[in-house]
Amino acid sequence: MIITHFFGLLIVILQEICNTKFSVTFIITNIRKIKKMIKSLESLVDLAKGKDKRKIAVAAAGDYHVLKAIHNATEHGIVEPILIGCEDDIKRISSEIKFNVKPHKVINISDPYEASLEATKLISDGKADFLMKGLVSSRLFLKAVLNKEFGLRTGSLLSHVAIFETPYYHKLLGVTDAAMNVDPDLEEKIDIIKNAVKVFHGLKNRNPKVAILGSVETINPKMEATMHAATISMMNYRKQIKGCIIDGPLALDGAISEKSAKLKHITSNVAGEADLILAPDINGANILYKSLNFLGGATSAAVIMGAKVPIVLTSRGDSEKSKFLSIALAAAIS
Ligand code: COD
Repeated sequence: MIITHFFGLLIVILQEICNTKFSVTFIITNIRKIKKMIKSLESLVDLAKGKDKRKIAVAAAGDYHVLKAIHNATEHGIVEPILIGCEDDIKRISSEIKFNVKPHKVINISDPYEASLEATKLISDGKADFLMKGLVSSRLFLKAVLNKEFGLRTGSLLSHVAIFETPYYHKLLGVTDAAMNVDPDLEEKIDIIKNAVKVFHGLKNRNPKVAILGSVETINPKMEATMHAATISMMNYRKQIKGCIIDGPLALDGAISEKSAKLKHITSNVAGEADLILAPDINGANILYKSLNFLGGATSAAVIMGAKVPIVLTSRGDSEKSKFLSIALAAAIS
């Protein structure tokens, strides 16, 4: 274990040295940076516990997995919940899972959209610090978040970021945008990357490697995703987009498998080592999200970035663990 860790560090440092001027200070600084980096989703819990306890407004909270996750987060001292939804359901499920909701505020609103509006309002009135989606469709919930009167817009694009831990990849892997922006154009893709990079910076990864996915590594004017990827990569190379290393187009295997990257003769600082994947659209990202969770043995944590506060948005099919880790992620980066 220690030997693997040591060699892991050595490889990352040597990779960096190849691109940067060698010095002892450089090596020490990088060892410190890499040591601080969050390498497992469980570490999010410690990061969140190191912060002040925050109020979380949960929209349509009457759901078994949601309440279990909130119970867990409350027990860890990460959040103080405000539960908005059908009071009877909330109380019944809470008693089933032995979660005493008496000390917590429950607001009785059965309609999921109205509950989402109320939860959003609590944030904009400063009565809660962050927001979570419960048993309500993402579309309805996001409509409430974008509400013109008291929604949580900041003028930036809002986008979804999911972080995965899977036994088949050697580090955490981010995927964006699997839940909000349906068919992003070039400018929207840049904003989506910037939002996701902020999450990685919050996880102490100061220069995440971003792979922009396509189905090929060559640029084909008939495939818009490859044109976007090439433009964004060049913008990063020219320092128009900072705080990350971007390369694309890369097919999924080239992005995450060093072996594939070598076989395909891809020369890239990102290939085989991606921290974050930008998918061409919501379909591609969502398929990847579900494949990782349901076929790839992954656990995930997910948030919406770009709003006034981080928003916990997991899929209704996600496990209680994913919902709990998503709460920890939002608390850790807020
Ligand atoms: N960030 C900031 N503002 C936005 C965003 C965004 N990502 N999207 C829309 N807006 C603003 C627009 O500028 C406009 O002012 C207003 O919101 C309404 O925009 P519309 O008409 O395009 O938006 P809606 O209300 O029809 O739809 C917005 C959704 C986020 C609901 C829509 O994009 C959507 O359905 N996304 C997919 C959600 C989903 O089904 N996910 C399921 C996968 S899990």
